[in-house]
Amino acid sequence: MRIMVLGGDGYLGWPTAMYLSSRGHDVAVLDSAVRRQYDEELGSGSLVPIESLRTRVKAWREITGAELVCYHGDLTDADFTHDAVKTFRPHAVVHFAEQRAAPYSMIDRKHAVYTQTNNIVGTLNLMYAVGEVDRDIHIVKLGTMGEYGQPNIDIEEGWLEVEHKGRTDRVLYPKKPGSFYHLSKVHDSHNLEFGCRIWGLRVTDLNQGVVYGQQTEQTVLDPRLETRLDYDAVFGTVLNRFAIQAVLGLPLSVYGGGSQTRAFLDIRDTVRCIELACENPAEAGEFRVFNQATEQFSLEELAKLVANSFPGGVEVEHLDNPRVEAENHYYSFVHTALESLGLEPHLLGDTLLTSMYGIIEKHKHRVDLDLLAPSVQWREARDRVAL
Ligand code: NAD
Ligand code: USQ
Repeated sequence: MRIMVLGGDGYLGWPTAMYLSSRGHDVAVLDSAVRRQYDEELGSGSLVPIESLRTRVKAWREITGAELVCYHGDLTDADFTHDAVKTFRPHAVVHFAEQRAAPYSMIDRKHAVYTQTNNIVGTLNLMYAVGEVDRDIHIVKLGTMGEYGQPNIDIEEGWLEVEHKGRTDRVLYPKKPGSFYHLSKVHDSHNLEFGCRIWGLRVTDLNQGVVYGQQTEQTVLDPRLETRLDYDAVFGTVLNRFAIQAVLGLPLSVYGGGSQTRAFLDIRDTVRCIELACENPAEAGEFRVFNQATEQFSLEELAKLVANSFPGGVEVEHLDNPRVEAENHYYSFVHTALESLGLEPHLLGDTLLTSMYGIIEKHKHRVDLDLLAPSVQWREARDRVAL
């Protein structure tokens, strides 16, 4: 298949592009490099050094002989998006290209507006490009489990059968997310579902959980192919941060009581799920939703897993929660669609954690300790903030 990976320079987009290429697909990557600009803005950076997209692509070509076509530009530029889709003419577009950090979206008004504009306008431009160029192009869109929030009923895969006053209907599952970033994904989902209804688009919305890990079969082939690993309080995600804190000998930073439960998956399952979604496209006019996560853990359970697997001593610290989020809530999600297509999950275990400790140990001198403490407060409504 011809597959275009939008956001192909990111933490997940780059390993996905290489994986799809290694499976014999013709792959193009598109990225604006804006993620590297957030690093400059925040004074942060990946724990593991990463190469420029140009060097990555060149290395991939040298090592495997496979081509990766590159498009450098911004999805919020409609002409650029249209031209890229028209020129490459993919069978599937995998859309990772959004601002993805909840804390970044909660810094102040400017960052909230930026996040929603970047994400929603980029997705709309993609929908119009596909709508005009070829409606059969399958859009595989990265959503998030956080769109659902923590409802007191089971989380279904995108849709809910409702009975009300003796009548029934199938409705989009009600959403109650916890940040302006997560809300941008909800707005995208609604726009995409509408596109399926009016234009007959084929869309798979992948509601992905929190991803952990840094290595895939392809990233380990050469140091130039490594993907990023974020540790700062804005872009670093919880398990990656706990593993890094353990290696640095710092207490694990559990926000609040730690009974908050989230859905998780291994980065090696992310790339496989994308392949499964691409190779089994949605029908014309179908808005299909898969819950792309394999296990659930409370933050306390995660902290214990890290403490038990790390060879040295580990302390756990409960910080005042900078976020507004439910604790002691019900959490149970359905995740059968991808498994029925053939996903065999890598469950979180000591082997993965131990390999992460090795990677972190090698690069721990690169950590800027000032970036570890949470700096963004959900309860503050800041119209302007100087970073
Ligand atoms: P990332 O920030 O590392 O990668 C996103 C890439 O998209 C970056 O390279 C960035 O430069 C690019 N990008 C952003 N806006 C763009 C635009 N307007 N035009 C062109 N390129 C643009 O993020 P990631 O962790 O790889 O996440 C990828 C996707 O998966 C995101 O949509 C995110 O919401 C979703 N997701 C991530 C996780 C996770 O744990 N990392 C979990 C669930 C869902
Ligand atoms: N948390 C801590 N300590 C930390 C960091 C986070 O206790 O040091 C807590 C948070 O309060 C939250 C949970 O861990 O309860 C998850 O936080 P996170 O930063 O790991 O993940 P989140 O903000 O939800 O966002 C990440 C990705 C995002 C993706 C989402 C999937 O950055 O792109 O959409 O995971 S999900 O959580 O399923 O919505």
